[in-house]
Amino acid sequence: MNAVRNLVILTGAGISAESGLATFRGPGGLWEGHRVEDVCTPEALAADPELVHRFYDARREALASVTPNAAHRALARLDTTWTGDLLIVTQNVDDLHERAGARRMLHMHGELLSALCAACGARVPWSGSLPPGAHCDACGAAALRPDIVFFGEMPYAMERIEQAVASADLFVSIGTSGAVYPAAGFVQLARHYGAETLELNLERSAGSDWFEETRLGPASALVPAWVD
Ligand code: BV8
Repeated sequence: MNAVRNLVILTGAGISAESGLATFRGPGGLWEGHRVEDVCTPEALAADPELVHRFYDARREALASVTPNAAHRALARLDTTWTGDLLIVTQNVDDLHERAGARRMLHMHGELLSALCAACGARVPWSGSLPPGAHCDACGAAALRPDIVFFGEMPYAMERIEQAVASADLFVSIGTSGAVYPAAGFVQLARHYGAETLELNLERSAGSDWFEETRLGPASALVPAWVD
């Protein structure tokens, strides 16, 4: 990778699968029989806040029993040694990249360990259960909700992501099905701006045809092999 200066790495649920966190669309990707598309919407939150809060409480609680895997650790090593620009854009809401030591990263779909005030927009660190109607310390409203980007809501940091992709020499996608936009469209943007593109995934994804190279296998093997 000597000719490459600026890197953008997109990660999805597949990078956390070997840590024991379920993916969304694979076998067992349902939660209490619900598809993420049915629970992860403003309509579901309004209609059944208990269900939606319970969905994210369960996933927040699961974080305590999992640890980063070799793929997270390899990306963290890359982050500490890479002298060019580097941005890890994760669709994941777990904290495994951070716990592995990654710093130049952002969560475009929100974070389990954060709560969002629906009244004032404040994002506050949160661990443990988040009941509907919890009070916001910033504005006092009983309006805290999971700090999760639902379907139909704008992902975080889109301008920053698009600028990074536009100046990337290499765009790498790891562990994502390419089912959800705008993340699934980043590879097309990268190619438009002339970046090389590489996909590391367990199986071919909806976006594989857009990548110049796709390597198939578990992230815990493919990512260290690529980084090191
Ligand atoms: C928006 C929250 C606009 C957090 C999530 C029709 C066409 C195009 C787009 C749309 C459309 N209809 C609606 C849309 C837009 C919609 C969308 O894309 N829908 C899809 C379903 C068609 N997108 C949105 O609504 C987005 N917002 O567009 O806003 C807007 C504009 C202006 C103003 C306001 C709004 C918001 C999308 C975010 C939704 N939130 N989750 C959470 O609950 O976790 S999405 C959810 O899916 C997760 O975030 C997840 O990250 C994401 C993608 O899933 P993956 O990470 O890829 O996981 P998946 O299970 O699918 O795949 C895992 C992969 O890993 C597989 O390929 C598997 O093979 C691989 N794997 C498994 N094990 C391993 C492995 N790989 C390596 N190693 C292993 N061991």
